[in-house]
Amino acid sequence: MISGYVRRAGLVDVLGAFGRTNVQGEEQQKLDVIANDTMIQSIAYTGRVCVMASEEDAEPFPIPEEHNPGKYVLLHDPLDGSSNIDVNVSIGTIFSIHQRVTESGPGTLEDCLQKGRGQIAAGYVIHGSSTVLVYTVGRGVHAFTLDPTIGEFLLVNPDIKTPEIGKYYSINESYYQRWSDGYRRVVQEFKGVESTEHRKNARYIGSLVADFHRNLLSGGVFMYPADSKAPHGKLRLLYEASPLAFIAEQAGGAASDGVTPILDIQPTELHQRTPLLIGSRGDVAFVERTVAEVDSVAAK
Ligand code: P6P
Repeated sequence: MISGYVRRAGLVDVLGAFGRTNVQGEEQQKLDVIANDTMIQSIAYTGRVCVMASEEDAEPFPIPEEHNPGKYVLLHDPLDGSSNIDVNVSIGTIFSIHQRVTESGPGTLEDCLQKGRGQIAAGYVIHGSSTVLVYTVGRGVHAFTLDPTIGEFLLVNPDIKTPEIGKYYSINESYYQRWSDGYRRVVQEFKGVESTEHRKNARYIGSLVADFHRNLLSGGVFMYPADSKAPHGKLRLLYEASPLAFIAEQAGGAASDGVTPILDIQPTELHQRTPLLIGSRGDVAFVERTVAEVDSVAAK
């Protein structure tokens, strides 16, 4: 349903700003609101979830008693990268599913604030040249392509494994002046300034799901570090970093905030942000090692 709206953007009145800012302080696009409403209408009343939490809503949405709250918790970013919608760049829906921790009835914030390590399932749908669903339930990562002629997702890429060392590095280099010395050194290494040992190609789309998906398949490392303006980074832990970290680890990759594995971070707020380093395991380890070495020296 969301793919249907995204693919008709420009033909039906779904482009442009909705005229409201969300809890993130970001101007909501019409498609953000449509995607969010679609997720709620499709899932909230199925009896499977007790609470839903969205990037677009300040508070969790507890499922009312009369709609038989279920045993799962759904955290989602209904349409990530929506600033890219009007320019036809790939965007994505990201979801994270936990088992509830409260006994029964409408779910609570406590049900939402669980470590990523406890996820039951996680995944995303990328609306790119085709619509691809990538998910894991802890038994590998599998990709399905939507065949719009039959309205079904068909399995095209079972048991995805991401290369140990990747082809790409992804970071917004316009923030160079705000990075720590460690991240500056990492990017110099990836550019092959002094030696080509760690040289990689640069690819940065500015749409997390698109950057992540490319690196998952081709190998690579995506970095959105904390910096002098964003001390906790920009990306959100619960419905962006955590589900993608589950996918990355299940595909043989890694994800951390630069020090702690994303899946081991105990959330304290629904929309809390985290620095994110995610992708090929060897590349993530290289970045963690280099940043630790350089910044510890700089700190002395
Ligand atoms: P920047 C899109 O707005 C988003 O949330 C992610 O999809 C993307 O990776 C990131 O922000 C891009 O942020 O600061 O590089 O423009």
